[in-house]
Amino acid sequence: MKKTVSLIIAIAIVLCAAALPADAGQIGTFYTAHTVNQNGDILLAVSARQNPGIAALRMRLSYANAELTGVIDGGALEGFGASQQLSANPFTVQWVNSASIDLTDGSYIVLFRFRPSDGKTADDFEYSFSCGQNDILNSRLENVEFSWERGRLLRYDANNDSRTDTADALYILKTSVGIIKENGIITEICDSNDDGRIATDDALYILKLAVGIVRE
Ligand SMILES: [Ca+2]
Ligand SMILES: [Ca+2]
Repeated sequence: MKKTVSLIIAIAIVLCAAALPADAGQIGTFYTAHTVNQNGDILLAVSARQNPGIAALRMRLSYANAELTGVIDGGALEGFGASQQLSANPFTVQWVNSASIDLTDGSYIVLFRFRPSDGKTADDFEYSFSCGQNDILNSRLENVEFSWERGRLLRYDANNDSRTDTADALYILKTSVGIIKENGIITEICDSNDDGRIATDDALYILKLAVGIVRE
């Protein structure tokens, strides 16, 4: 009898857990993080932290005190820049992914590169993102609330978990030999010797960084 009750409770817990995404999944949470690279450029990366089932979304970036100089696709953007100039402000991007991929695996969706405006510094840079229900393009989801979290973009954080460690070195090693597809964003963030490509020497540098042999 005790075993039966335990089994029923266990099944109930599993069923409740399975039901949770439908009930609690109406929040789309994005993580935006920026930093300044060695060239004085501002890098601003966007990733998804919580996706209630959106497979295509339009988002608008408004910014001040900087010029947008590059938009680098993490592999899910569609149509950005085709009908607008980099000077467009707000700048609109649209990401599209397979419905089976929710983009919350830590990969970067898009990275924006800016140059501070004349007379301004990176400290003056301001930005905000917006999107709403009408920007969800291929889902019947209703009443989705969007939340934007901010942080600091860490150089060499290839897997986007807000720390630089041996997992990033391994990620870069896999990228350098083609196991993980390089998408341009990784080069912007993890090219340690600034030679414009990701190679094993970048993986080795990040490994040394991770174990404290070198410091940035
Ligand atoms: Ca990391
Ligand atoms: Ca390199």
